[in-house]
This record gives sequence, C-alpha cells and structure tokens, in this order.
Amino acid sequence: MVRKVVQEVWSGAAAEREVTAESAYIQRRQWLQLAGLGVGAGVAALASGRASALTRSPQAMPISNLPSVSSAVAGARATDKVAPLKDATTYNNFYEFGTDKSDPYENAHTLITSPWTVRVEGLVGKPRTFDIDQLLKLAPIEERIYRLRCVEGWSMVIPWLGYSLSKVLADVQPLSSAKYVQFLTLADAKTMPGLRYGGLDWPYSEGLRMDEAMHPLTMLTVGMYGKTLPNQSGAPVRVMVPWKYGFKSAKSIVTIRLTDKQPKTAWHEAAPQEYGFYSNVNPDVNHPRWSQATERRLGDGGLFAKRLDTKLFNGYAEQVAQMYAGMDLRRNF
Ligand SMILES: Nc1nc2c(c(=O)[nH]1)N[C@H]1C(S)=C(S)[C@@H](COP(=O)(O)O)O[C@H]1N2
Ligand SMILES: [Mo]
Repeated sequence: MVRKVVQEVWSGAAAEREVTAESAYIQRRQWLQLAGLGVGAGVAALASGRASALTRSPQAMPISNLPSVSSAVAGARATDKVAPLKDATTYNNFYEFGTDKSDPYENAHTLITSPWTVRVEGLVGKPRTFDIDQLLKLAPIEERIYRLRCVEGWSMVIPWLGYSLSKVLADVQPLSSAKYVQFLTLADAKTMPGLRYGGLDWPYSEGLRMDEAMHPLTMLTVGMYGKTLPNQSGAPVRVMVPWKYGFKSAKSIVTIRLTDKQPKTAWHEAAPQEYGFYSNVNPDVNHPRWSQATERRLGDGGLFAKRLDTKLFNGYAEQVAQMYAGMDLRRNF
C-alpha cells in the first residue's frame, strides 16, 4: 500500500484518480474481495514481483542481433524527452493483469510468451499464422520514438522497435472487400488474474479502418528500449498507433482479422458515449467526465510531471489528418 502511494507520487500520478474510469475502482474493490489476499501472501507476491520486474522478463532480450535501424518514416522520431525505462514498465494499463497502474508490473510475469503465434485471417487472399521468429524477420526492425497519450490524460515518450503493420497486411494480400482490421489479444484466465472481473469483454479487442491500419506510422511492435517487449508492455507483440488514444494500441495480440464491418472494440462496447471507435487524440473533444485539453507528461520532470497542451492527433496531424478530411471529428470521435 505504502509503495503504491509512493509510486504514484513519484510518477506524478496522484491526480490519476480523478480521471481513471469509474469502473476501474469498482473492479478494484471486487478484485480485492475476490482475491481475499492475506497480508503475508500480498507481501510475498509484492516481493517476488519486485525482484524480477524490470529485468524480469526472461523475454527481454537484446534485439540488437537483428538489423535495427532508425526509422525513416515521416514523424517516427519524436524529439521529446524519452521516459526512463522504469516509468514505461511500472506505470501501465493492461487490464488483463489488474486495473491499478502497478498491477501489470506486479502480475504480468505469469504471461507465457513462447511459443506464440499471430493468426492473420478474414478478408485476405493468403491467411497465415506467424510465429514470433517469422514476424521478427518479415521486415527490418526499426526504432521509432512515439508519444503515447492515454485517454485518461497522461502521456509518455517511448522508443519502440518494430515496423509498419502494412508489411504484415501486404503479406496476406487483403481483399478489396476488407474495410477494417480487428486486433484480438490473449485471454487466458490461468495466467491473467484481471479476467476475473467484468467491465470489459474479453478478449480485449481493438480495431482500425483499413487506411489507418495501412498508414506507415501504425506499427507492429516487438520491442522497446532496444530489447524485446517486457510482459507488462504487451509481449511478445502489440500495435502502436501514435495519433490515437493509448487504448487503441492493443497488447499481446494473437489474431489480426480483416473485416468488412466496423469491429466491436472493448472500450467502445463498454461505454460508447465515452470511447469512440476512432479515438483520435483531440484536445477539442473532451471526455464526458474530463477535459482532454492538456496532459501530464510522465517520465519528464522528476517528481512532478509536466502538464502540456494536448495536440490534435497527438502531434501527428501532418502525417494523418488527410485520412479524416471531410469527417466531423466531434461526431466521429
Ligand atoms: N490487451 C490490452 N491492451 C491494451 C490495454 C489493455 O488493458 N489490454 N490497455 C491499453 C491502454 S488504455 C493504454 S494507455 C496502453 C498502455 O500501454 P503501455 O502500458 O505500454 O504504456 O495499452 C493499451 N493496450
Ligand atoms: Mo489508456
């Protein structure tokens, strides 16, 4: 408990309570009741979690044996201050492992990331099941420094490793009838304690319009900070869609499905009036319960995170705005 408070102050996160989804707190209480953890067990879990957390990921291997180049994709190298690895790996949203920001760090060591396959299917000419080694070799691994803006009002700058998702999509030959791409992520009750409570339908689902999925900035992500992804960051493979709120960037993906209809997505289904399908970062369209005009930039500024003005499309307007020409961004939020 003390550690949680300390961590929140340290990361400048105390204000998070104001904006975190109400359901999270209800669920948190249910979880505590369900778990019925004695103090001893709690402390033991904490201790084991701590010992291994940052270096824990046996999966966090150097990825430098692979050709890793700095991305040439326009907009792929933010010059903002990169967050320390510690911030990016101890302050996470990954509800499959719990709803507190420190839960993924404490719980995600149970995730089994090998073997792992990603099935790419649906409206494609050549459906294919990739294992991780095949994905690592499909295209040169690039480092991209992206801003990540969570719908809750915090942001971080993280150096990711991967390549444009379009490489994977091209490989399976999308049919012209494919209009959307859905991402389905692992839902394994044995290793994911968060599945025990409701609020979201599992598996976690996200989706993009086909042109968004094909945009060069949309990244199939296999690593961060020069190594493979730690479990809490969505190992072994996730997407990063830097101009959209963070929940669009699904973690630990097992299925990529091309469809002709807008897919059901987890947060949109849970609260459609609060979380739109598009969820492009937009300072002028507030969440019904809080302003989106500013954000707390974690990992820059020590104890007290900076507050910055939020930018339209998270600062990627030059690259992505044309995809939304003629659309009413208030209606299609
Ligand atoms: N499978 C899955 N993916 C997810 C989430 C989740 O709960 N489950 N949370 C999302 C949210 S709300 C955010 S802000 C980002 C956080 O990514 P990070 O923890 O690596 O910063 O992951 C997104 N991807
Ligand atoms: Mo988020």
